[in-house]
Formats: sequence, structure tokens, C-alpha cells
Amino acid sequence: MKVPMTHSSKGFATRAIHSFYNPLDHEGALTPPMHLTSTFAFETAEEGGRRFAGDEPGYIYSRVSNPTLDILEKRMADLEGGQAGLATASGMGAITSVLWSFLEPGDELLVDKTLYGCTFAYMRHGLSRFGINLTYVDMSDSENLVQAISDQTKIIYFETPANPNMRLIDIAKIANIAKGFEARVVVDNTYATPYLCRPIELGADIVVHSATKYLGGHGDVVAGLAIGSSEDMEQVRLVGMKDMTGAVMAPFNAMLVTRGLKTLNLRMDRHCQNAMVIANMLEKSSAVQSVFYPGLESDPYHELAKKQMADFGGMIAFELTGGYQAGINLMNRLKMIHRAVSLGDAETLIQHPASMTHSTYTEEERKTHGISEGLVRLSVGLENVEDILADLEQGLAGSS
Ligand code: 3LM
Repeated sequence: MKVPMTHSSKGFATRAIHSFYNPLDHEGALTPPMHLTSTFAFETAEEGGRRFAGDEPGYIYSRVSNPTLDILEKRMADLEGGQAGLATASGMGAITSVLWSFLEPGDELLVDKTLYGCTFAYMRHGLSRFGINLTYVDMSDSENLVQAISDQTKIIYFETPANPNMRLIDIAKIANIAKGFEARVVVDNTYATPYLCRPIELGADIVVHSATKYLGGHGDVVAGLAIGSSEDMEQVRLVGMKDMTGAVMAPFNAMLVTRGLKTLNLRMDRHCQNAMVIANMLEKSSAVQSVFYPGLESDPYHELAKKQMADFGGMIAFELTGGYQAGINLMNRLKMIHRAVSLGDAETLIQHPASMTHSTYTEEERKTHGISEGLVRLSVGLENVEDILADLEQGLAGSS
């Protein structure tokens, strides 16, 4: 496994385990204590006033900040190579808090054509109702962005690899084009995680995550994170999150995500290894028409993946020779693999984007946005790969 670029002098795993917490400052408690408190007492009324005015650091109320969240926010900022982080109630909480913080009526929002279903719905049915001019750009060819960008562009937004069809976008190229403009480049790094890809180091301004996925890693928490410059994150904290969405992460959930981070590198290595084996099997299977996985040499994004990712990730999309019905048959024949949305868990999960995660698009929109009706999405888990293979093979055998 190639060792990813490091942000500070210690390695990725070491920082994910140790940084920004010393047990000796907390009665020796190896695990950070959880601050299950909504509010914080002030020594004097004047102290409270100074904190509200921003003249003095210190906690006020857990919708603004909390010590348990602080550790996670700092660790994630460090792992992503950003200055500051913000822990939110969900991935959607991170995305909405960031965008509400920087957009005004009349501003232009340029988004890639493939987005996670609820992100698409928020932009298409939410933001555009409030005077934001939303334009879809196929950013897999950065020339399209050169044509679309203007002085009105305030946010350029994309996922890489994109949910669900595994398109990749060249982060450095996009960031370079945005340089001459006021626009912030916001990247959803949920699929790759900072272990495999660090958009900020490639020139992006803000990274958002669904921490529900690989960061938490165990399917037991809904959570989100945003990372960026100190100034931007302060604005998202005090405007987007505190006043507009209220989507703050709960301390218990921060504990779960902080725990997940400790094994992120180990889990990602295994997700990647398993996914490579599965993708190779699918590519060879006569029941499968096409496989979308950037680890395959035949994949159009293979070279870009090698350039901007340390490995190819745990997500695969594919279409069966027998089309939509064969995909449904396959899903229903599986015995170990669970039929469920979400991703990045220990358990291998399979779902059908057109009727599930991407049912927020109309059929017509899915067609325009390149999400085919027969596509099946697999989140490759941490089980023994032979068992995942065996379940898929028996499922495929009777799917047509
Ligand atoms: C899913 N995705 O199954 P939360 N960004 C990306 C995501 O994949 C997601 C979010 C943001 C799925 C969830 S679908 C009903 C279940 C790339 C979530 C949003 O708010 O933490 O769910 O993150 O693809």
C-alpha cells in the first residue's frame, strides 16, 4: 500500500489516534471524556458577555462548540490538511451549513452533473428557490468549467469519486481554473476519505463529509464534517450551522466518529483490497455488462485515480447484461450481502440508486445526469473476500 502524503511530521494513523488529546490532562483517561452538556456556566456575567461578543475564547452552548467535538474537528482538519473543522449532525448538515454560509440571491452555484441524491435535491429544490442560479457542469472535462465560470460564481461543488456512478474529477485542474475568480471550491470527499485523497492539498477550499460512512465506519451513527480555512469554518460555525441549520453533531456521535477514525487506515486498506478482487470478478463475469471501478485498468478514470488517490476505494457500481430486472434479481438472491443504502460499513451493502439513493431525481433527470436505471451499487465491506465473492457469484448465476 502506497503511503499517502502526510500533512505533519507524524504518520496518518498516528495522528488519527493521538493528535489533540493527551490523557495526562484528563485524569489519565485514555479515551477522551464525553462532555454531555448543552450549556456552559460562566464565572461572571461579564465573562459570559465577553464570550458572546467574541472578545474571549471559551464555551457558551453546545450548538456552537463543545470540547468532545473539538478533538474530532481538529483531528479531521489535520488529516485533511485544512486549518479548521466543523462537526455536524449529518453529511447533509455539513453540506447545507457550508452552502447557506456563502451563497446569496443572484450568486451562481456550479455543480457537477453527478451528485448524491439528497445533495441534488437540496440544490435543485432547495437553494434554487432562494434565488441561487444553479448550473450543472460536467466537470470530468475541466474545459466545461472554463466555459461556465464567471464573476457571479461563488461555489464550485463536486464529489469525487461521485455517488453513484464512480466518475472522478481532477481536483487540481478545477482548483486552478477557480483561482482567478472569487469562487470557493467545495469537494465532497465521502467516498475517498482523507486516507485516500486530500482535496485541500490539491487546491480545494472546503471539504465536506458524510461521517456516517467510512469515518464512523460501523453503521451506528449519522454524522458530518466540514474542513477548510479557519476563517471559512468560523463563518460556517457561526452563520450556517448556528443560525441557519442548527445541524450540530451530538457529543455521543462525536465520540463514535473519533473512535472510527482510529482504524480508518486499516479499514480503508481492507475495503480497497476486497473491492479490487470483486471488481476483477465482475469484469470477467458474463452476467455483467459494465463495471465502474477506478482500480480497473479499463476504467476511464484509472490514470486520474492513480494521480490523486492513494488507492481506489471500496465502492463499485455495475450494470448487468440482463439490465434492470437482472439487477433486482441479483439483489434479491443475495444471502449474506445486505440490501441497504449507506456505505463504508463493515458489512457489504448493495442498493439500486434509481429507486433508492437517487430516487430524488426524476427519471428524465437521471438520464440527463448519467445515472442509468439498471445501475447497482456495491459498498464492499470488511468480510473475508471469498465470502463476498461466493455470495455475489451465486447471486449472479441466477440473475438473468
Ligand atoms: C447513500 N449517502 O447511501 P448523511 N455525501 C455523500 C453521500 O453518499 C451521502 C451524503 C453526503 C447515502 C445515504 S441514502 C438515503 C443514504 C457522497 C449519503 C449525506 O446526511 O450523513 O446521510 O450524508 O449514498
